[in-house]
Amino acid sequence: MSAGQGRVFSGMQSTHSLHLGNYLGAMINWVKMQETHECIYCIVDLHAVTVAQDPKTLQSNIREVAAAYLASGLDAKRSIIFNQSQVPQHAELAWIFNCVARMGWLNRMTQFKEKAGKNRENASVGLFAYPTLMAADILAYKATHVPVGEDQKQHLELTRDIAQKFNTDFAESIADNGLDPDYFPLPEPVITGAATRVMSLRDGTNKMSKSDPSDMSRINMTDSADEIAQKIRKARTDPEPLPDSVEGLKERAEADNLIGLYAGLAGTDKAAVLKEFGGAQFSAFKPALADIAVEVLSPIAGEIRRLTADPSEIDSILGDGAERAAAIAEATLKEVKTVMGFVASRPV
Ligand code: AQP
Repeated sequence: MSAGQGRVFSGMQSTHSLHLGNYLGAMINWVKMQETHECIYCIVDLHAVTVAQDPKTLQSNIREVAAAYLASGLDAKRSIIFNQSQVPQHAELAWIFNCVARMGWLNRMTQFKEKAGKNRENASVGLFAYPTLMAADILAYKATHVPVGEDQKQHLELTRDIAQKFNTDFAESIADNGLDPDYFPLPEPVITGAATRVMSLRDGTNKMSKSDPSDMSRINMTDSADEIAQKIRKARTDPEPLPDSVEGLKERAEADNLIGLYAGLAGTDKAAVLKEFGGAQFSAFKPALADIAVEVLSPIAGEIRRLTADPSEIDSILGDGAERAAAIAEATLKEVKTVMGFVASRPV
């Protein structure tokens, strides 16, 4: 683990297999940040059960997400990799944060509104409280940096508000216990790259999402070369040729999305892609996009298949990660409970 410039925490839900949005929006940065930071990467399976889950599918999804982490380049020796449900301090700190956060703060969360839709009365309490659990995930490790896609920006702001309110509400007790007055750091979102918000291939106004009922809307990290090529061939576009400059992508959501995907996969920016493809028809650009997507994703998909064929390696990595994560989170919870005035009655 490299100490470097602070501590990183991030996670993905084990709801379905991961897609290109998860990869370009977050994972690419997770891999890079291992070089400079101490990193903790979690499979947030407690978040996954805020919507209905079949126990058998949940189990295989957890292992598949773990496999995707490893196949994408996360190093289990250098970073801590584990699943959230194995470290009970996440849920415990989330309860405390439920008592710190205000109803008004959570009522403003757009992700809840989008996910609950018209069926709000029937959404789980867990889905509503999702952001306080996310705050607990991050702050149990006093993480300073959180690499995420753009959709998580609002939740990160809420995490900062919770950290700030805790530090203020309990300032006196924090000082009495000889702790840092900035007890919880205010974590910085790291939202960077050419594809921080990847959109659906079927509708450039909707985010690419694991839970979109149409599989044609997303490129899964385990898709075959043929599936990738077919999805890109059928991706929605407009009749115009590609513009010469990024300015020309305004009001062209689908074109903007596909150019962003190419840039993210090639590790470049949209301007550089348009320099090469400006003026081209989609019929010429789409095969090039499919080629680069297959080149990047095929080796990852192969490694995911290898790892999931025998889950013992994944299970052992997750077990080791959970031990290492728990050691940090237990220490935080002990301090938090002391600060809040709970009596520690059980012998240690
Ligand atoms: N479309 C996206 N573009 C860029 N980044 C994305 N992320 C997700 N979708 C995109 C980023 O991936 C990380 C993990 O996300 P998550 O699995 O915890 O939940 P999510 O954001 O709710 O992703 P989905 O695909 O929409 O899942 P479902 O459909 O299950 O709710 C985060 O850093 C996120 O920003």
